[in-house]
Amino acid sequence: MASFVDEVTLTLESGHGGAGAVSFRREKYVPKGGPDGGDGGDGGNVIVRRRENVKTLSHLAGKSSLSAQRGRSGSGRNRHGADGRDLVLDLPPGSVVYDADTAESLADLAEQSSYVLLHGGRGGKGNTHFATSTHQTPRFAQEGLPGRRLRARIEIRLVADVGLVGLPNAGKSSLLSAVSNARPRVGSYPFTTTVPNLGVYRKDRLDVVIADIPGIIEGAAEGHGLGLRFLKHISRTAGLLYLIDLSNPDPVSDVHTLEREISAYGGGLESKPRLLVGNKLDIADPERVAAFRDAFPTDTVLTISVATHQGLRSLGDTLLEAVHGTGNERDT
Ligand SMILES: Nc1nc2c(ncn2[C@@H]2O[C@H](COP(=O)(O)OP(=O)(O)OP(=O)(O)O)[C@@H](O)[C@H]2O)c(=O)[nH]1
Ligand SMILES: [Mg+2]
Repeated sequence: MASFVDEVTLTLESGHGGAGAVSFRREKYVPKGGPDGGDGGDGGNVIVRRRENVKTLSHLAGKSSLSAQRGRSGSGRNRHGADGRDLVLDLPPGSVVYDADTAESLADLAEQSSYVLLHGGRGGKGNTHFATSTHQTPRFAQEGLPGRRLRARIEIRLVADVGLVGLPNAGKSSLLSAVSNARPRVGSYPFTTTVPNLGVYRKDRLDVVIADIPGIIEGAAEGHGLGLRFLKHISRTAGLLYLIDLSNPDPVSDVHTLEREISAYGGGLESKPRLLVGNKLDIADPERVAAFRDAFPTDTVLTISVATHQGLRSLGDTLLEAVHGTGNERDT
């Protein structure tokens, strides 16, 4: 199984500028022509670019450094050296680039679709530029300027309104698939989801972006299961949807397990607004369902069945209301 790479650190370098040329015209009957040394090309830039179809940073994993191309030197007959090719890193939406040494954030692809992280060094000017009326045969040209170097840490943070949290097998991916355009893998075994998925629920031209992350288990804070590292992907969400399997022996204690693991993770997740949603109503014992509803009097509690679609509409309205402050505008 390919592992999900959501953080890399590597050294990036923009291209060195090409040198300007020292050259003089040589023509058959002109013994000593004027200067004709062309300029060096600029070094390539380092650019980061948002790409919707890129989901992970695995294409950068294991690389310790990447460089843009150098500018080529200029040459005689005023030929300009070619600019170095840019180094373009295609990153998933929501990637953030930091200076690894100062922790300063340099680019946030949730906000802008591309950034020039490092400009290439300027190419040097050829000797043509240095001829003057008193100095008609300049024997010097400029060197190109060096490129810049950065130790960069690139991190993915998914940008979602609502994060789905739940124990493995609760039906998170099934729910995302039922209410959104996303088609995550669904399986009747725990840890079907190993990489986060995003989907968009849309109604009345309003969007709610939902993130499905791998299941959380008891002890996740100590590294059990897939751990809690995926929780950072829901750190920017407006709220959390706790999805609980009502056919489990003790759905109420499942909520407490999630609460414990989420507060152990911290980072503000524990104080986000939450919506408690019991799933698999179609196969749950009605008494257990009632007990679940009663156990959380201060929460909004919904019960649904992704399998039969029961309750999905009112769940959608609740999400719209939570994210946009507008639900289903019904006459009362
Ligand atoms: N009976 C019933 N089964 C459901 C319902 N929703 C989901 N399932 C089943 O529950 C199993 C787990 O569903 P997933 O969507 O993969 O669960 P998940 O929470 O994403 O699981 P992980 O990715 O492993 O954390 C699958 O076999 C689904 O078909 C439901 O409403 N009723
Ligand atoms: Mg899943």
